[in-house]
Amino acid sequence: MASVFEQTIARNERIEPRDEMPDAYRATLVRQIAQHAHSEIIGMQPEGNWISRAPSLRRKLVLLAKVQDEAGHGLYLYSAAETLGVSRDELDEMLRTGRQKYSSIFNYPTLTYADVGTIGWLVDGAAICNQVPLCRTSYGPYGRAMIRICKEESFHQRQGYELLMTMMGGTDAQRAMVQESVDRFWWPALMMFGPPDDDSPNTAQSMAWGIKRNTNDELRQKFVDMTVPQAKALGVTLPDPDLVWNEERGAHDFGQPDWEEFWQVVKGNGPCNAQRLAHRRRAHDEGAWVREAASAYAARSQHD
Ligand code: BYC
Repeated sequence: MASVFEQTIARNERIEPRDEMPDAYRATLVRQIAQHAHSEIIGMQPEGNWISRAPSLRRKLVLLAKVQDEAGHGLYLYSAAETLGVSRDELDEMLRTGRQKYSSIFNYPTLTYADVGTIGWLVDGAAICNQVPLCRTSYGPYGRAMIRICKEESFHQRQGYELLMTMMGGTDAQRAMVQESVDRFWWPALMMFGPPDDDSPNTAQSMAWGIKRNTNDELRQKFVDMTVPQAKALGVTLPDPDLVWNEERGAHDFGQPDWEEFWQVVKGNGPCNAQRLAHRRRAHDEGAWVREAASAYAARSQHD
């Protein structure tokens, strides 16, 4: 007879923290939610790089707000993971010691201010594509966290697109800067969806459990189809000679990213992996006094 867990999944209902669940379901969720949380926290670095050099007060305020939102997303996700029996300290340690992953995209540098716009447009755009279906994931706390995150990601995507639109209406040098940025970020953005389905060890089981609602390739296709008209409206070229509308499929055909590069970045050998982790470790060490002060205050408040 099917277990209560299996029946709940079959009815497409939610699993909640106190419900019985297979160890492997719990472990998969911890892996995915933690990786997602770490991505938000590490994802603050590439854009944070430009806060002190934003070209106007308005751009600075928008960028500050966005980077702060990412910290918030990390915290919602760590809280969701904590409902599965791991602590935020343990997860943070796994990030700092390289035992848990974060998204490959954040191991690429942000070389120009146009990258702030491109990250909003393409990286947050890819994030939305990937994360909207996660609002319907089978684990309650994760799905509920995703609803709020997706609302904020929509604003992030729009601010990026608006920034690029403004630059495209500027000088030739600004337009060239946008195109150069799109050329660098296009393929890494496609890699965010994970390896092709044939090479994705986790997809089949995660789909069966309702953790993932679409495969990596399905979402990559959706992202390409959504982005092509936006690129046209913006006036930039996507750097893929194989990108063409396929009438029969009612979707775009497109080239494959360099999957060897993807696995190298995932293994820690991307352009900025060492820098991102070193920065995270330094921030952790330099924040020790804050944690000590907060713990001392909490202990004293308990006695009062
Ligand atoms: N980067 O079997 P697969 C954001 C790993 S935050 C690194 O397909 P799965 C944002 C994968 O973990 C963006 N590693 O795995 C923030 C697995 O290794 P392990 C983050 C990757 O889990 C701030 C192995 O490769 N979004 O948008 O079924 C500013 C095989 O893969 C990547 C999320 O985390 C990658 N790109 O599917 C702006 C969303 N891809 O763990 C924006 C939630 C795969 O077995 N996560 N790997 O050792 C997911 O939806 C899924 O975890 C993935 C991968 C689609 C990413």
